[in-house]
Amino acid sequence: MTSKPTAAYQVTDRNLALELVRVTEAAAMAASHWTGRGQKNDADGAAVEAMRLAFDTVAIDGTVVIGEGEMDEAPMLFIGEKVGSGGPAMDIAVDPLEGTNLCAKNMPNALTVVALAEAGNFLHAPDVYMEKIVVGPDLPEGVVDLDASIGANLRELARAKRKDIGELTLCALERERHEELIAKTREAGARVMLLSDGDVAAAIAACLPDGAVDIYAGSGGAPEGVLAAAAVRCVRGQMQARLLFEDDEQIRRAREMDPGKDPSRKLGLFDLARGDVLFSATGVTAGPLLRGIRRDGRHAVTHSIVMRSKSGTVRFVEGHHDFGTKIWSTF
Ligand code: VTB
Repeated sequence: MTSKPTAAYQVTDRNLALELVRVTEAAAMAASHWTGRGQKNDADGAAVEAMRLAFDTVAIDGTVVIGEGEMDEAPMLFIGEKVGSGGPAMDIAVDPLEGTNLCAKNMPNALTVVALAEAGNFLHAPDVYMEKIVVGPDLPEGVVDLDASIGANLRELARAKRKDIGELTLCALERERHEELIAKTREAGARVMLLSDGDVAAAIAACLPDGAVDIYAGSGGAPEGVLAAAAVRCVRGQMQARLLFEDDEQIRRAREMDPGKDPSRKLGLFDLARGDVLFSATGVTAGPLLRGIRRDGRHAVTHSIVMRSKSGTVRFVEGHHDFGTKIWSTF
């Protein structure tokens, strides 16, 4: 599915990918000040503020559709907030610090994440849980299904990958709610890789060719699900998802944000992120995907991944920065 060439398309084509890297780099540098200091809210706050400032220089008319929360609970980058210095209308999805705990504890895989699409192309979802399943590229369409048993999914995946189930690794968040998923995966003979946080990176890992992760499954945040979908689009993986609700208020909010649709329907990859999508993430702490920030006095080195769905180009960008010239350097 490709999007029509419009003015916005021209912009995404040429410049915006690198503009987005600046945004995730800024958030990562600000968060890195708090790495290992045990203060996750300060780390998150610094990332949010830096990301917000960095967006001011991007020539778009952006609306945050996946953000830090509702307007009354988040001071910045809240859902509905306008960002950018003016230009084509864009949907913005952000997680200024994906893995606040990981950053606070100096554990692997804390990232700053932004995705962008022409307006109307990201699922507008409240901050509820989302059940997700992700596999990588070059597999038959529908090889796994959110509604199939994990045993059946692993069998189909093994067949498609021409592997033994015993060679497959399923990645999931280590949560009580995943006990059955984990037990059934091991029963089927596959390995399980457990994460404390950070399921955007896990979804991307399932799409990478190094084979460390074959499938990501389980429930995590819905905002992280939309961001993961943007990345999965770029790397040509497969993803299905479903919003999970804990009360009627969450259902009401989901209906309000995505009117006329069944909020509990099974979502395909293109329901989550349509059109031409850009994705950028910068490492805060080191992980398999990205190196963490290296700081030395007033200098920092950042490592980012920038991707675009239309071309499927994946770029790794190493940035060398002088804190003395950054407006967010005081955070
Ligand atoms: C995931 C993960 C996040 O929240 O979405 C998870 O990607 C889901 O929430 O890094 P629970 O912690 O309640 O399971 C995080 O771990 C933190 O936002």
